[in-house]
Amino acid sequence: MQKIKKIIQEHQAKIGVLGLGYVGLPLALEFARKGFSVTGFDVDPRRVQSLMKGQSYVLDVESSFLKEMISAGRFTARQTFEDLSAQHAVIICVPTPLRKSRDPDVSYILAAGEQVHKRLKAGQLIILESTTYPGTTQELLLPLFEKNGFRVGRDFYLAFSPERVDPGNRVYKIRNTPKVVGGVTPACTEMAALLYGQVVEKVIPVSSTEAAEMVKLLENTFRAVNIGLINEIALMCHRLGLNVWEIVEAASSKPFGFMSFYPGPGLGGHCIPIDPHYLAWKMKALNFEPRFIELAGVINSSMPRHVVQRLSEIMNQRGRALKGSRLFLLGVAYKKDVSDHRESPALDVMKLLLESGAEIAYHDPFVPSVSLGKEHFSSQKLTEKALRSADCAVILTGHSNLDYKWVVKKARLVFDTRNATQAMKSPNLLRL
Ligand code: SAJ
Repeated sequence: MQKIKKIIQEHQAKIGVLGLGYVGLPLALEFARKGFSVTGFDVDPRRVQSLMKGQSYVLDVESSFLKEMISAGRFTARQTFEDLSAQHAVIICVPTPLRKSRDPDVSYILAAGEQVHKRLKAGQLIILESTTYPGTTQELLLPLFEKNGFRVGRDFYLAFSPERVDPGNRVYKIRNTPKVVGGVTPACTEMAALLYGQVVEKVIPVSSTEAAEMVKLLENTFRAVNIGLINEIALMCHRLGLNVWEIVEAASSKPFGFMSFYPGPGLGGHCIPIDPHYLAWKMKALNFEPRFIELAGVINSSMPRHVVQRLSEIMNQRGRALKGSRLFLLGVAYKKDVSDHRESPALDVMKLLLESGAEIAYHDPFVPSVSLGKEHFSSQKLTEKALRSADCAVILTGHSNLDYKWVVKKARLVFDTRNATQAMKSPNLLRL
């Protein structure tokens, strides 16, 4: 243990990062920045080729820095796994999606675990970062790694540390985002805390891998449930004839005991809509009904239909049916100022509008094209003509780089589901 501790402290340790997505790649390069020799592993040949050409595909990783780390011999990317045995530490950052049945899909963790198991060497430190249900590390990875007679905490070290990467966040990076770490044994926690302590300003050790897994699920379930709450408050305000945005704004003046969340067209991204269902699945397996998670899921997933219902009302009040109405959607990414639209609620709104017979076009400066089954759309220019020829402009994602004052001025009607228009008042401006 002393030997590996020393080479970690001297930044001589070889670090393997398995899975080079928006979590693994920034982490790999942060260790490289600190002088470690880092080998990234990914099953996608296109990613490995792109990286080895010095081209980053992750928002927060500059290609120039990637090139610098490659030429300094501190980062390399591999599509095969034989070099795993040469690493002193291996950090697993693979996806944990949901299956169609809404059950956890831990197949990527198992596949990664198998690759590590086949090449596990004495003294290695293995850390799982993928968001998953409490018990995954202990129940799925530990037995795998102890198969060849190794004992955790003696022959190798095993820990869980939740990823807290917020793509595009200009303030919080890996270095200044506290890192929670929980090991199978105290020695495992100590080793993982020592490793992360080389790249992160603050490490938060907890008592077990299950505790660390649960911390992450609390963080993101907290968000999903509070977003569900504010979406239900929005539905209440609509029925009460109140402006929910005014209510939230005023409530946010409370300097303690309140935290603002904002209603919207639904819940997007590949963290918040998914992570709570990992906890829900585990609890149902223990015969416990996770009511808040279920209810938040019902409310959040009802929001796209609520948006379409509102648009139908708005058109009817102007003597038009939704069918045949021309709608110009502004913003389709899952949240503002990002280009990711894979899990965006805007796509659900688009599908529902198409089903209702509306004619839709969209503008999103971050998203050049969208495919919905057989329907393909490309982002239209935001022109006065485009706004004037639409019955209603619908703001679904409030990207910062649009001139909403101009949009309200030129559009015949604006329905704003994100309060991108803030305090603007106009007879042709309506809000969720
Ligand atoms: N959303 C709302 N109302 C809100 C906040 C979010 O409708 O008040 C929607 C967003 O539009 C989006 C979805 O919820 O569709 C998720 O938004 P998010 O702000 O949670 O952004 P994510 O999915 O990128 O979440 C990540 C998470 N980071 C990690 O899991 C490491 C989350 O824990 C962060 O708090 C969040 O970024 C963040 O703060 O940006």
